[in-house]
Amino acid sequence: MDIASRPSEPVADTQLADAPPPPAAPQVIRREDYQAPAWLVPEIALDFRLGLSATHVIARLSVTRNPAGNGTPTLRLNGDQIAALAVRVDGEAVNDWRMDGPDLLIDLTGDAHAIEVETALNPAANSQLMGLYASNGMLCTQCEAEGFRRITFFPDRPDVLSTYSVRMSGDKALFPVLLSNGNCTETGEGPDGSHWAQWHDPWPKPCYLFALVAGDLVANHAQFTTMNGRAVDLNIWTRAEDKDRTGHAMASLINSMKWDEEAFGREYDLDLFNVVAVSDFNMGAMENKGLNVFNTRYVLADPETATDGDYDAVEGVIGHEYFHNWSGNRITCRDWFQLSLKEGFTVLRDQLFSAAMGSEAVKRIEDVRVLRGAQFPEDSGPLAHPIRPDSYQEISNFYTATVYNKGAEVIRMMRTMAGAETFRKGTDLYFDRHDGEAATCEDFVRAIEDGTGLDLGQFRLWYGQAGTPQVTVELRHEDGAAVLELAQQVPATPGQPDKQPMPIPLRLALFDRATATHRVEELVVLDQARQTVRFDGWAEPPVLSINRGFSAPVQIEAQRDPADLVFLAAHDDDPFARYEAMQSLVVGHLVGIVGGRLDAAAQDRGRAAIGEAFGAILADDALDDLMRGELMILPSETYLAEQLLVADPLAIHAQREALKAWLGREHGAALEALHDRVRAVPYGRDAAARGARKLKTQALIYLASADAVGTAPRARAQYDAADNMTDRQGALMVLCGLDVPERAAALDDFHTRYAGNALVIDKWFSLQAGSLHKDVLEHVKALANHPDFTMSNPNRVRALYMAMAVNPKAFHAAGGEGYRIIGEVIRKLDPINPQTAARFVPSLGRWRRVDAARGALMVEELKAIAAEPTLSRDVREQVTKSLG
Ligand code: 0A1
Ligand code: ZN
Repeated sequence: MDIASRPSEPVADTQLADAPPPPAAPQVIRREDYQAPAWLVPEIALDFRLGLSATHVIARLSVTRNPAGNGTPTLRLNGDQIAALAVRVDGEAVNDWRMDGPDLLIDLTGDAHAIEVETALNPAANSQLMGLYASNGMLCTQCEAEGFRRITFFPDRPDVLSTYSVRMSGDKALFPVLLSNGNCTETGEGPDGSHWAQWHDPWPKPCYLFALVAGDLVANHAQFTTMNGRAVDLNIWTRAEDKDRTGHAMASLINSMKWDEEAFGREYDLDLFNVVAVSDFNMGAMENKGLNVFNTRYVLADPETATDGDYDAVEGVIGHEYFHNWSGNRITCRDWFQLSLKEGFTVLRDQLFSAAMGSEAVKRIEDVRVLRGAQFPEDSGPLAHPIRPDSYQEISNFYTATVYNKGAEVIRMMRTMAGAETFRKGTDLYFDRHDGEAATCEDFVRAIEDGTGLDLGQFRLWYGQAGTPQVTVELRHEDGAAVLELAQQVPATPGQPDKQPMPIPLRLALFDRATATHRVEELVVLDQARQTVRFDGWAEPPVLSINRGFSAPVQIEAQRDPADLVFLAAHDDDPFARYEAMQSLVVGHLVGIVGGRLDAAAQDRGRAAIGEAFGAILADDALDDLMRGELMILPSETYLAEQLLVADPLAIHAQREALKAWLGREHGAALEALHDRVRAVPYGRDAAARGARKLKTQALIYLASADAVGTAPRARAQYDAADNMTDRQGALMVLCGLDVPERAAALDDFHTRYAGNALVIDKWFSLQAGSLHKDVLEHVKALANHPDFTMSNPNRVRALYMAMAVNPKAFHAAGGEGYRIIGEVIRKLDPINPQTAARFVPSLGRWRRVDAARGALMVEELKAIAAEPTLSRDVREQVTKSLG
């Protein structure tokens, strides 16, 4: 065999003899620099000889010159930590290829060529979990965003679409199941106990959607018949011991397929749909064409080991990945700046799906809670970016709540303005017009405009301007009219000092106090810096309900009379607005106290108003329990801190805890009665039973806050009586925060009971790291040395350290110990898994928003990270921007 090979030239080798190079200036990729690819790859054939620690890959690319490209004869194939063992052009071994950093360049003479490149990989050593890696004895891939270049040399960009044929061979005992995208076209036996399979995917796709899985797996199998009568085989692949926990995922998949047909007219387009659960995964899941790869966390669920929240997360993520088949795969992104094109839209689609499967009201409240908890802080910090960013250093850092969740809100606003039915005309046009293309956010907006008739000219600002708009609201009563004064301001963010007013659709209603009903309900689009809206015919001043359903992702600033908020918390017929009234009541009170703005009398009045509203929520027979549970949840400490320019996180914590304890004391009898009522409800997956479980733990939380010692036996009884994880975890969570003897006993029981079940052991770590216990940091340090802890599994790392980083009491503990722990995690994890390491940086990046002493300690940690001699691009970008 005539194989031209030459030794690899890893950058480090060539530099060994010299002094270490100065750190290279970070390379910034800019949206405005987009250029069409010079070469296209209409077809690729991949041949894998699989082994856990040695896999050999031959890639055969048919390349053609792109008439829309710049005409260069040089073919650039991206690589990342791989070496070419052989390169052939049109069947001939060649030597005149060269490396440009990690990329392989070949000068070509004609307009079409056959390129062949061989690479060798060590999947077992791939701790980054990008490219081909080993997890729990199996092999799997993760290619989004730029992982394919860790497998073979290729134009790794989403606007290069190819038809894939994949052959793989390997040891039949180790890898009895061999999967890739599309359909399996042939299988066979090879020598020495090996076997092989050939797969073909008829749908052209970018390389980030390529996937391969090989392992000892079993399938939960089902069939789905599409709207046009085509039968689709569905498989959910897991380790044998996990198979009986895949029922909910399968039901969710079938529901997703049906729902997408009905809600968006989208039919599945292959005869096979495979889902594989893997235990080592950086994110939630991945939408590879016909072969979704999932973090086990979002597949496995049964009542014994998964909470109701886990069930919802499985349903949502299964839906999300499935919906990507159209919003992401059939229509993909032109470049990574367009990420929100697929992610924002797909999040909206999964939100609507989950709402349709359960309670629309509760789902909306939960989605807004996520937005406020994760995205608002992003938008007000050093890493703020528009949903369509203008530049990046490492694209992995842009899989953010802004691109995903704010992206969904932006599309939701278009839907609100158009109306659901008209909006569907826009999405139909989008799918129709761009099917098979790599599209842009602009393409999407234009299709919505053309399909709905909306003018989205000014609305496009939502794609380019970062920052959460602040809307100030004032309602005056004069001459028998209600006069609403609205003003908006979009705050400055890094690189964007000046902003323009954006169209903000505000759904509002005016309530008549006497009848407790509204006479006016409409959508007002605030598109100027200031606007006045007049409502005639109000002899008495009405009560304003605004941003109903959270119609716009903005921060509302209004001086509200607590009595009006108590009124809305009891009477608003928009469930989100009702929740919001309760939240505003508490936010006004707590932020007022922490900010030193309320005298003692005002504090007492505010607390009494909250107590009254809380009592009404407990007593309201017309409320279902799921909704009652939502209304009982106090605003998070993060959200409270977000209301203050500079916050003392422990002061917020203390005041919030004090309010909880007071409510627990004030309503102790009602909460006990509630707990007694709901604990008699038997387990079921229906809304009533779920509502009962939600209240069970909510009641415990308040009771424990008021009286730890007195409530511990009740919590332990809930723990012992539990026949499901929701009750057991809820009780353990409460016990975990208390300094009572029941705590250690319950934790030990939990650990023993679920030994060997990784997802449940993750809960055991998180509950302790997220707890209210005074010794939480000591617990975290001890858990880091627990034999079950490992830095190489992202779920476990997050279970311990992300739970701690989002626990203000632990993270912001006096003296900066929490910051040091997270700083050390980042430094230790970066060489193992930079993507996961980088996700911890934003918590330290909030240093401007806490008191100066704490801020200085956080900066110290960031500087210590920046001083590391080698840092990944991921962590470097986040740290530099956070210090900036
Ligand atoms: N597209 C996936 C998210 C995803 C992104 C990057 C990954 O690399 C580790 C993995 C998954 C989604 O939106 O579900
Ligand atoms: Zn997605």
